[in-house]
Amino acid sequence: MTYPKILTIQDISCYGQCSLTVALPIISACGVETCVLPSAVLSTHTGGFTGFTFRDLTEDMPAIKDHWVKEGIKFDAIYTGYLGSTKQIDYVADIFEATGAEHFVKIVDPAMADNGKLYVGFDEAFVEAMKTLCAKADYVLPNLTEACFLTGTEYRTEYDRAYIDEILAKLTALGCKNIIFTGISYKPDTNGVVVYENGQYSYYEHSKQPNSCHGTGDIYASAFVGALMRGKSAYESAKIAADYTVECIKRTAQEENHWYGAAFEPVLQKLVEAVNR
Ligand code: PXL
Repeated sequence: MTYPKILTIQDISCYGQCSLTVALPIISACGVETCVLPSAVLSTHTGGFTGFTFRDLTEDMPAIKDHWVKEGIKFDAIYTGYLGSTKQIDYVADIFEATGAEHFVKIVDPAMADNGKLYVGFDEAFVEAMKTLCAKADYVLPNLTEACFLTGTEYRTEYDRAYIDEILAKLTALGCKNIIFTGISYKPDTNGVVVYENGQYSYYEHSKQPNSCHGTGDIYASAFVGALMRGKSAYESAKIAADYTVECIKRTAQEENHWYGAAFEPVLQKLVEAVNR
């Protein structure tokens, strides 16, 4: 079994089952060494809580990078999620340059928006900077809202293949290479993920759940990264991540008042089995 080492850069939301508290256990469970660089520390995530604390760690990043360079530390992949400031995006680009091993894989989840809106705290300047990071990535994993912000496209809740193709073309024009486009639903009862790899379109369709939970984008991206780093193809990784995310959403439906995140831990074994198959 290969034992790759990855770095993931995203926030610690102390409470709320998202970002690093999801990425670290999920990618580790896939059998991948998972190093972390917290972009910020928040008391909770920003989706539905008010009055959360926010410690921006932007200014710690250059010194952390410099230390890793001095130690000769290199990563086989770098996966970024929720970033704490526009300036951080430049620092992340420096970290790509300085700490990527030969042929390392860059995965960018432009975690900044959902349901037609930017998350609290993000603005147009952040979106502009995120475009430049997406152009550097080998894989980007936007949801529909994020893709609309990145491409200046009107957000729609009902659409057809032509609308999605237009967005894929605009993302490609921005410099995005391989696009894992999540939450794409062409029919009322199904959901799915588009895998757009080297200009080739494929689609994995799965069931649509009646409930939705916060943090599923992070679960999806983390499972995708874990599977990809274990040698699965992009399509197979997208499928494994989709099946696991559906299991998490179903398991969450059994809980009362679990609106702030998804119960990913009780079904983690299913992901482990899938990546080891
Ligand atoms: O799940 C994305 C995410 C990550 N981190 C923080 C968030 C959100 C979404 O709202 O607020 C802090």
